[in-house]
Amino acid sequence: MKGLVALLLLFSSAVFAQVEVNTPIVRLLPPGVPNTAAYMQLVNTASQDVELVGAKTDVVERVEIHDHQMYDGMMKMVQQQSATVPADSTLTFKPGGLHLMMFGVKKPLEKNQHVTITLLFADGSEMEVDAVVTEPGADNSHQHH
Ligand SMILES: [Cu+2]
Repeated sequence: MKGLVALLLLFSSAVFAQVEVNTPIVRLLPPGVPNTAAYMQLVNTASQDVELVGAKTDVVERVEIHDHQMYDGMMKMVQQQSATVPADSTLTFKPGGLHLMMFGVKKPLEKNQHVTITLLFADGSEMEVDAVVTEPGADNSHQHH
């Protein structure tokens, strides 16, 4: 019995030893704005790099990994083929930096709506993230009543 439990633990850690996702949000935009972005922190506690190669969600037509880079003094968004979360490190997707670009919002997103985003990793595994639609920078710990 003990052996079985240990085996199950071993099995589950092998399958789920991906990354932890902290504070996933989708940027709240006025209705009619076709594209938005998702931000989150990917925490890799393993001793191996984890490579994010894409994402998908039902609420938009297409998701791309984007980064902001400086060209001739202008900030531009540049599509990335992947984003690496180094071993024992945290990769932060945030406004003005790395983000998951969401193209073609199918239906206006409402504040506090939950959006399921599926993260796709280089090893073929997937991970579902429950992101909340909110304004970046808003203090989520402060509740108005
Ligand atoms: Cu973008």
